[in-house]
Amino acid sequence: MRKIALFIFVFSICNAWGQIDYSKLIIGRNTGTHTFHDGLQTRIFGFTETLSAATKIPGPTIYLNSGDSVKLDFWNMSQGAPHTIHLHGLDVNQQNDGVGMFSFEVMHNEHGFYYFKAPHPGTYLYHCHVGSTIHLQAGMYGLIVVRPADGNPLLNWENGESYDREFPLLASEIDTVWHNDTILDHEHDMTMPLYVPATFNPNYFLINGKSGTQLSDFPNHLFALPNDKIYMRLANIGYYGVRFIFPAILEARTVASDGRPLPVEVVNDTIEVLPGERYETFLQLGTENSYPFIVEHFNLNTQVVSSSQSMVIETAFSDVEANTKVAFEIFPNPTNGIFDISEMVTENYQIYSLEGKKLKESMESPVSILDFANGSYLLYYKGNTLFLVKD
Ligand SMILES: [Cu+2]
Repeated sequence: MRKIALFIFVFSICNAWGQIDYSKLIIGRNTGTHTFHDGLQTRIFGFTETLSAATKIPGPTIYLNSGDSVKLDFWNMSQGAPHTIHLHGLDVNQQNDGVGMFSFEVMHNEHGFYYFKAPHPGTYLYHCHVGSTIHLQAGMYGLIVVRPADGNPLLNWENGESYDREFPLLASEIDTVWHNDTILDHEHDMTMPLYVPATFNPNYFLINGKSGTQLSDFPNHLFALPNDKIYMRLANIGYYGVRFIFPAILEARTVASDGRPLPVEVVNDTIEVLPGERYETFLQLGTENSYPFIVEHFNLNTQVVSSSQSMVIETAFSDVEANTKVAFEIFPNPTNGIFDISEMVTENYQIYSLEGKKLKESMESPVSILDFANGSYLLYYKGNTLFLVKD
């Protein structure tokens, strides 16, 4: 009996201090290229999950389960200044907070661990906190989504409200003047004063790193099914204010802010998200083919709206095969993983998840999706989209 008690005691100690439920590699880089909707390219900083991955804005979304003991293994492979990971809104201890002065900075070719417990389910942010004004604007940021303890991806928190689909939208902006090499290639020694331009005049306004037609064109719509209940995770890591303006028909209800349920839900079609804030908002789709909405970025000092862009939640693809515009077919459909397109493939096609994530781009024919999970996908080719099922 005593042996069992001792075993349980030792086991629970190990469990409390030793067990890591989730660990993830994050790499910080200061060489990357971002292409805007108009074709302009600019240099960026950013976070990636692998050494070979291209640096993108935003960094990878980190999905955690509430209560998990988390370890982030952060490598700085940036050939430049030190970096950190600041966990915005997660209430971690000072050592793991990623504010360089009070914890640690990770130098080039070195790494460090961040340990913390995943907090209440909700939407959070991470970003570099070294020379933050520059490094953050340069692209070192991403979202953290904390799910309920059991990891349910369709429930906002324990005993909360379920949904059919979620769309995390992270707003930011870029002033390309801030992205020239003179500003980005600053001294490794962070005791040197950092040059920060006197004015910030963003010329690109981003949602999930996309702008303009990258948001409004069909392949980049947010794909859902008719009558879906949608959970929007609206976050802002920029220096401007952002307004998401949904049509009244979607009955927007905001139920949480900054990782906490609101005492009373707010029924309002416009959700204003200030820098660093996050809101979680339900939308109820009906049977319309598409639900356009507006995203505004506004200057916090002047309140002037600098950008108004449109995005679309799309449900039309489910009957897209009946669309007479479509000049080709795919067969067999459903497919077991190899299928043909009914005409000679002369330009790239793209295959998207229903969430709008591009999974494949190729001219290969016949098409192979043997490595895809069973489920539904969209094939976009020559301006047309076909609904594709793998089973
Ligand atoms: Cu940094």
